[in-house]
Amino acid sequence: MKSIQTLCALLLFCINLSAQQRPNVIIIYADDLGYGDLGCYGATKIKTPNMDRLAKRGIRFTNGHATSASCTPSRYALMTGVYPWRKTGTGILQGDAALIIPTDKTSLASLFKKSSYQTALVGKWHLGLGNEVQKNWNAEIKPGPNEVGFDYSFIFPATADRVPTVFVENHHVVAADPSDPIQVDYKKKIGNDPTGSENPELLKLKASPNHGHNNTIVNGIGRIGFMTGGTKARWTDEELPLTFLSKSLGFIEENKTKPFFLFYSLTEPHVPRMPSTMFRGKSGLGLRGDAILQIDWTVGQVLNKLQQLGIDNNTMIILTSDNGPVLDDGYEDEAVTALNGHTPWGPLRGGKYSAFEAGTRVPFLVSWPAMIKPGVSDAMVSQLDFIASFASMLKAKVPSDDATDSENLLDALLGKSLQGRKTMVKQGMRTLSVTKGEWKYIEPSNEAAIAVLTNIEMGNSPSAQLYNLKSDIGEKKNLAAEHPEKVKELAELLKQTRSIEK
Ligand code: NG6
Ligand code: CA
Repeated sequence: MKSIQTLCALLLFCINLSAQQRPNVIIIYADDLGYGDLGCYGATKIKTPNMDRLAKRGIRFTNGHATSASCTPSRYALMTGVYPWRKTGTGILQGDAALIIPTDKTSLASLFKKSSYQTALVGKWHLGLGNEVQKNWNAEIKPGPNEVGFDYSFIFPATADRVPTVFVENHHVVAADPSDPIQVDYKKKIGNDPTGSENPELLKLKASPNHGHNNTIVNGIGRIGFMTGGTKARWTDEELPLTFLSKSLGFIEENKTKPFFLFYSLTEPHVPRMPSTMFRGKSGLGLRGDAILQIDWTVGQVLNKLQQLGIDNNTMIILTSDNGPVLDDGYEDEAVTALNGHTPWGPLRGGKYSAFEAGTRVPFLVSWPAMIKPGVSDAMVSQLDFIASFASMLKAKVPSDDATDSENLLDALLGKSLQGRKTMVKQGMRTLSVTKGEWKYIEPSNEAAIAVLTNIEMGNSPSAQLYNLKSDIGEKKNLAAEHPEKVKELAELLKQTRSIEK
């Protein structure tokens, strides 16, 4: 009798252990959310109680990074575990781009799928679709997310400011109508839809001068690129996030008894900022602030759903952003004029597109109530490391040719160790930097120091820059002249990292 009891106890222990080793995993990936945009990272002008709740029950990383200061390369790295600057064609993609994620390599999604997880992608994709730029949007569109490991995908192809402004569910445009075929062109006008440049009087959101965003008008907003057709398939910006939320909650509910991986890729606070009516004017900081309130509410909805289903304890949530913040990124939406002293970049210098810290250092929260003891970690971690870290958690093998830049930082991500990466390369637009311990070196570049359109300090300088991030997180004092040996060491390290064939 006693031995049966012991056996049962052991069995229960094992079941529990395996459940805890195989948590549900949700990555909530914001678009252009800054290091200083959250209360838990010091924001005082905007309230983010739900994200702060996430921080309180998990680890808040102060040195967590996207690989790059713009969207496509950061997402490429997150999905593949390879530095994006190793591969040409990983810059910001247009909405008609072909898929840039290899289908024959391990991706973050295929890793989970191979470990018998149900996998889903909901939201912004921006990694291309199909094999060609010229593609038929009215037929089956592949390869795409489903060919790189997602069992289910409900996406928009690129950015909210790029055509085609349609949802794609698995391989098909939602509400595609053969009698009103969708055509897309990024070079010349196609069809008869009005454009922002020809008919500015039709716009409900004015484009900022010189940014473009003045091609086909959809829902009163000028886009990048031209489209025609698909009248019924076109989204309404104000309902975008709610649609993604409902698809995400539906997926969670359907898979509540199985382990699942959900990549929930938000569109906010990327332009065009068009939060739904219930958030309009609520932040007092213009539409960008309202969009952040909407993110926060969304996070609360996910947390509530997990709680209702009784699975919150064994669900890991990672909340982070694909790059740093920008104010004017193409529309006159008051992001600049209504800022009211808010500092989306926190104590950091630069912003989206920049080689300075605000380009890649982003909010980075990891929670898993069953396993993680709450706290704050200064460990240097990157989204690049998700593949190797989750492979370790799932005890899955990644072929040695795959995810070659990804490091296993599982212990750091779970707060069991304060040791993160020893070195990390970060990417502005083209300019690379390397950080080793407290030292950061930015390679010389002849590109503009300040981007005229966005008014962001790009971190470019014709001479080498060296900063001590421990004493000078705002990268104010270039110490290159004082420490030539450090400059030499880090320049060499960058050269070496770059030259390794991956
Ligand atoms: C830029 C767009 C910007 C935004 C960005 C992509 C111009 C002048 N600016 O090219 O508005 O769409 O691409 O942002 O066209 S990201 O977060 O997806 O990288
Ligand atoms: Ca982005």
